[in-house]
Amino acid sequence: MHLDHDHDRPAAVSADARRPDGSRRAVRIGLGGPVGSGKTATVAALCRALREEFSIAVVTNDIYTREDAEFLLREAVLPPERITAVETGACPHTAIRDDISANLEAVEDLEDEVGPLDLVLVESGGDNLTATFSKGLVDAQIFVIDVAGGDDIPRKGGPGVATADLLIVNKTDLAPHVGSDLARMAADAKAARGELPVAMQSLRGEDGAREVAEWVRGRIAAWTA
Ligand SMILES: Nc1nc2c(ncn2[C@@H]2O[C@H](COP(=O)(O)OP(=O)(O)O)[C@@H](O)[C@H]2O)c(=O)[nH]1
Ligand SMILES: [Mg+2]
Repeated sequence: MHLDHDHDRPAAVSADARRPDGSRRAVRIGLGGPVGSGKTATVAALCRALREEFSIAVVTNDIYTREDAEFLLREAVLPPERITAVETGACPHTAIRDDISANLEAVEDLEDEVGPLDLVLVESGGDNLTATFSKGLVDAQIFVIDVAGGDDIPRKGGPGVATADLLIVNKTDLAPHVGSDLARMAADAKAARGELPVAMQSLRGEDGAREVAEWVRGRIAAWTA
């Protein structure tokens, strides 16, 4: 729960908001959550929804492969030079929380090579419900769970569910097939999170990431204000 302290920090203020050359760096948003919940699919949908408006880059974290980056490249959600993979080795949460140097270097290299950027999305190599990002790496974090993972996840909580700046309950289209109770998931998520927002999402429909894209627009606006 150590990431919860600076919850009340002003959204748009960070000590290192400027790059060494004095220009403003991109706002960095992390996406965490269990394997298969839909992080990469959400990154892809956000790139499609926002790439005409903003200059975007993506960093993916995979344990031993570059599969997430390769998916995004195949889908051509952004030009290839805007997508970087970090291979994290055994403990994916370490690379986004404890030793963030490889990720910071990837973000900074992207800003050097294809910047100026408005937004960098950092996808964690999902391992479990407790993997949260260091505030030194990202300015805001999205936690992605899905209805197929069980409708008791919002109630059981954990730091990702309870404290992420945005919780996405993804794959709502699957609820009838897996017997998940969406209303209960939404109510449990709200109870665990207080005022923090929850987005119920299905990427199978048209414009499925619309609500989350709107939230990201708000973060970019706050950052650049
Ligand atoms: N039915 C359904 N499938 C989804 C949705 N979002 C993602 N998926 C699928 O779920 C699988 C895992 O998604 P992925 O983004 O790779 O998960 P990640 O491991 O969290 O990055 C893929 O086959 C996606 O196509 C959704 O909203 N509905
Ligand atoms: Mg992924």
